[in-house]
Amino acid sequence: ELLESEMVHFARALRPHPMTLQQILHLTDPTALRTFLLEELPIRYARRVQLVESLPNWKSYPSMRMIRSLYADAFRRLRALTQDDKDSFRSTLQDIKRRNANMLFHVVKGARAVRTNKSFTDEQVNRFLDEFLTARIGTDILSSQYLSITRPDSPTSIINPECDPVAVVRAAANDAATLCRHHYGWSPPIDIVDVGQVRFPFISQYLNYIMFELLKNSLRAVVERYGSRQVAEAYPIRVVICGDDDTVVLRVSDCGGGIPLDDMDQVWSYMFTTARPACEEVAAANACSEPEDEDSDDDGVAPLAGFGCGLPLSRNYACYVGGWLELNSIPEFGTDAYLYLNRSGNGQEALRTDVDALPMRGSLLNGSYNGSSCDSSGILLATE
Ligand code: W6P
Repeated sequence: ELLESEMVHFARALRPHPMTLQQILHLTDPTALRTFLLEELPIRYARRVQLVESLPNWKSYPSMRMIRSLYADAFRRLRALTQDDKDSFRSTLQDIKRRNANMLFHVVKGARAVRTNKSFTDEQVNRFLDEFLTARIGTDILSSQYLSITRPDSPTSIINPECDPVAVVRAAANDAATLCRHHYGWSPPIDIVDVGQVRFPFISQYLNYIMFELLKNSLRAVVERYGSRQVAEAYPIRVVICGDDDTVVLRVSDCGGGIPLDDMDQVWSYMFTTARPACEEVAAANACSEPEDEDSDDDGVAPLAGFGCGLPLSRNYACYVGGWLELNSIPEFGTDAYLYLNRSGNGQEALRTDVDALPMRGSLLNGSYNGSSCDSSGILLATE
């Protein structure tokens, strides 16, 4: 019907416009941003529909059907609006956000179901998720930017122009230590080494999510290796925050015994989780939690760390604007996590802008698209 053909047209004939954090930060005029988003969001949602449809046999997976219909619906609702539907534009964005709140859960669950079909490898499914979730961060940020700058009380950008990594790390360290005490009754020390006053444009919630994830893993490793506060006192987790004009680097080092080198691939896979509480649904939901908005409420206490989706998701957030996350293990000694972020805010969204090479047909199958490889500037290889 009409919607279907319009959606195909948007996905094939139009291209998303990859943005930088600097550009998004400066999109502060509601009318201009609304005009841009009325075209940009439908393009991006239509491509998401196509991405799901690129999975062979997608219709046989209930999660995939649901995801497809959520995006087709978002596309339809936005296309029904006109330039001057100012209030309904805002409420439509809020509504789409609300309806898509569990998207991460659905897509990881769907991808794991797809993986049970032996014709796909973990690598292919991980690449599908990397591309899908990167695209999702983009629409999420753009929508959040509009909602933030049109907030009646205190209109601000979703991007903090003066993000203070030390403050973010302190908050994440406090939260991780609280969770650690909850599970183990004590928490190892965390030393934060602040070398120079770094301020850079970033989304504080994303940095918080990544650092919280890394610190949880380090805390668990140290607790399980040393067993007591007294012994662990000699092996503090160290966080170094520094960098030059171009790059902010955050390194988290622990002496928690490291990761066996044979397990290094699993750490980055969305297909694995070592935390398996009795209820699978709860496990998956916890394993795939996202940076929280102030208005979301979450009852269950998260497991401290299991290789849920936290690490692949963290790397996905880092890569989104040209950053990188790396883990180096010294087996039987400890682990270093390096997070590199673009300090200028001029890194472009790592979006795929071509149409022909959808991940499950074409490049994903022959391996030329590697969502987990960045070149030195952090842009995904072979996507542009
Ligand atoms: C570990 C395992 C791990 C994962 C991510 C970050 C730090 C650590 N430490 O032992």
